[in-house]
Amino acid sequence: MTTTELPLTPTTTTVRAACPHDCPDTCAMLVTVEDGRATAVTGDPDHPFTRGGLCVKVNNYQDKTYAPDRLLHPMRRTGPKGSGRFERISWDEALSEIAAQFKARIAEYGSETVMPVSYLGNQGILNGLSVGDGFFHRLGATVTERTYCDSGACTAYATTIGPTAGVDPESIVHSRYIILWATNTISTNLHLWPIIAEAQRNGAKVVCIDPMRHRTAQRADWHIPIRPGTDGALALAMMHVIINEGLTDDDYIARHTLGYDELVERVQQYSPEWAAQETGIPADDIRTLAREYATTHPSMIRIGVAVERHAGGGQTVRSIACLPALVGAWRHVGGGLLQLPLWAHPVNWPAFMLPELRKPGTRVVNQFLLGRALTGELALDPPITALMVYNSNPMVVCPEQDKVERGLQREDLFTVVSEHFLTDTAKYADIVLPATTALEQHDLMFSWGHFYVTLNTPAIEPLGEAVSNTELFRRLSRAMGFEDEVLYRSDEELLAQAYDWSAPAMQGITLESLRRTGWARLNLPSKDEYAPHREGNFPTPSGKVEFRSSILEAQGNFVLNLFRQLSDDHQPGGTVDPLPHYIPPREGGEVYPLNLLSPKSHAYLNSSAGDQPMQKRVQGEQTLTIHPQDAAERGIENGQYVCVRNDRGRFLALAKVSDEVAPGVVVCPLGTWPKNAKDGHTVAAVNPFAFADLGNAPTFSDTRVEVEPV
Ligand SMILES: Nc1nc2c(c(=O)[nH]1)N[C@H]1C(S)=C(S)[C@@H](COP(=O)(O)OP(=O)(O)OC[C@H]3O[C@@H](n4cnc5c(=O)[nH]c(N)nc54)[C@H](O)[C@@H]3O)O[C@H]1N2
Ligand SMILES: Nc1nc2c(c(=O)[nH]1)N[C@H]1C(S)=C(S)[C@@H](COP(=O)(O)OP(=O)(O)OC[C@H]3O[C@@H](n4cnc5c(=O)[nH]c(N)nc54)[C@H](O)[C@@H]3O)O[C@H]1N2
Ligand code: SF4
Ligand SMILES: [Mo]
Repeated sequence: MTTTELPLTPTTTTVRAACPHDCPDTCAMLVTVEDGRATAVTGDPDHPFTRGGLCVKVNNYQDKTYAPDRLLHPMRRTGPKGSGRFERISWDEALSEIAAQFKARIAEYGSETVMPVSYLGNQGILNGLSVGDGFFHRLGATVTERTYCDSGACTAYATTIGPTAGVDPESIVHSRYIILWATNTISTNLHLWPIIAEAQRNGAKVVCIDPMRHRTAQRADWHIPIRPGTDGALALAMMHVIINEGLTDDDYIARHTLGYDELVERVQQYSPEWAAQETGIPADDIRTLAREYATTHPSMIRIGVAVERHAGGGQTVRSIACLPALVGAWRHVGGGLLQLPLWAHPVNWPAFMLPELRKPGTRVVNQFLLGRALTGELALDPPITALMVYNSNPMVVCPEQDKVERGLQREDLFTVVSEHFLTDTAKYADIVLPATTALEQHDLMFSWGHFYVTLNTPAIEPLGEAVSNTELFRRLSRAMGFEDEVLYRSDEELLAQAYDWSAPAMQGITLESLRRTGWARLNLPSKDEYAPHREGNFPTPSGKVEFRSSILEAQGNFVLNLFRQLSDDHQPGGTVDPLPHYIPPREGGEVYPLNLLSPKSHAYLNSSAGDQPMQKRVQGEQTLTIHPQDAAERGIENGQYVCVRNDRGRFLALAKVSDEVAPGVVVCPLGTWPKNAKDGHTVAAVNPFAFADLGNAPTFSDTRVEVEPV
């Protein structure tokens, strides 16, 4: 050893943490802390899912925490809205101004004039989706319905097979036929890939159903390019083939399903020839897919969020969820369907959502309507005059970007934003509040991609005057003079309430044990044994797979979101045909011919990390992938700027001319910050607010545009 290679000093420690992001992988992190400063983050090598690696979005998380442009103090706007001019103020000043503004506006208009906007910038049980719900319920604010991600799929899935964890992702090593349906695993669910790759090495066939030949599709054994929004037609035609060719598992169907005879009758109209017209997939390929899927066991389907993102997204998921029962896939370890294994996690959501504080009948506004709510295009009485944004960046993630921006520009709107950075949303705030990162706060993480619980222990003291979201809402409650004790629970108390520790899945796991180990697998059978529906036992009203859904029949359309949070007094309603059926995409190609998709960026997590130097270098500028034929017709050359437009708005992107997409399809990833885009606009500028058929899901993939050179 030379003298410059000093041994670790006694002040160097390793702290166990968890990636805070809205990502299925929920990685277990190890944070190196030297003299009170976090100097590195790595994946825990002992964690069976993390396997020692973080992704490009997070593997320099300490740089984000210490970034020079990090927000570290409360600030008040000094220039015109959006000018980015702010002055530093104290927390006391910030809190009294917020309380005074909220109170004055409530006195004039009533409490529903205040609207919170939040989503999953942080996924922790403490600091994530439901933090703040108690505060805003107590205030009587407008309730914002949050259906950005999978609420349509959840509604469809739960009404077909029940809220079941489905296949253990680790059991996929045993699968022999793997369908990745609308998901780019290597970019969005990276740590699942080694498991799929191991199955592939062991002889499994990997099929990717996706309009784009992305990096995952390139590694698949079979890529099936499908016309966007037509997956329901494919699933129905697969059922047609499986049933009419006698490839069904009749014993499984007889014992564990409901409505089979009606399904048989229903699918007769959905022949492969018919589906070929809709999907653009040759009828023979549809037959081959159905036959291989039905006869190669264990067969499993992993669905991504994009299957819900068009007019018929709910029925698409219903149809796909019927497939495993038809062929008896659930009999096998590694067979069945994988949507969100979060259903296995007994999180104590009511302790965080605090529905008892909500005044019955309080108005509900869906977040996709934010732009319309702020501009007055959605007639609201009272109007929204105060807005508080935390855990979300609507200028990037919300459809109808132009309206959102115009709304945020309103001089009479009082806007508070809690953030890590001055995002394109925070730039419009009257008051900006600094938030801590995962390295500076306590949390406990569930996962929507595996069966592990992970504790996040703070590695360092909060930087500057940043506070966690839990502390933020304690401070706001105090400023408003609320007396409810439940609003003042400490992080320790919240951790203790985060899970239902007495649930069978939590046996052997305690906060104390997690403090030692950092993470633990839920108390469920091992990946080599887990076949939860070998004997049926589906958590539906009948205990069976409901081809004919009793819930949809009785209830019609409703919203069941990720967290079993029912928007009880704001159900979309309307009757729903209880048997699976086909609903074509809403936006036809009459005016705007090209179907635009906006999947996730490889190097950003939604908009998070979208302004970090390393991630920006990896991701590069906002691009639009377009097929050579469509490009040639429009005189577009690779590497030039193009304008993407429809009636809702427009944005500029660098053309990437490539046959990775089929003719008629163009792709621009979500996540670029408007301020880093050529003309200050991103893909949300052209996305519609319209809902899918079930669960008020978004229809991001149901977007038509025209593209021209600039
Ligand atoms: N790198 C990265 N990882 C992430 C995220 C991120 O922003 N960046 N975000 C996280 C979050 S919040 C989520 S919800 C997940 C989402 O992860 P995924 O479910 O993988 O979602 P997307 O990337 O939106 O879309 C996946 C694929 O669906 C395809 N697609 C679009 N429309 C259709 C269609 O109509 N039919 C079919 N068959 N395919 C279609 C797109 O081409 C895309 O390749 O990723 C998580 N992980
Ligand atoms: N066109 C299109 N739109 C989409 C999608 C798409 O695929 N295409 N995907 C949709 C999906 S699946 C999702 S999940 C949503 C995601 O929507 P969001 O959840 O809004 O997305 P993020 O960009 O991850 O996070 C928002 C902000 O939260 C901040 N944040 C992180 N941690 C904290 C914290 O502890 N405290 C506070 N106060 N702030 C914090 C981050 O800095 C970030 O700016 O977007 C949806 N929008
Ligand atoms: S974003 Fe996902 S893959 Fe990346 S470190 Fe976090 S949990 Fe892991
Ligand atoms: Mo999401």
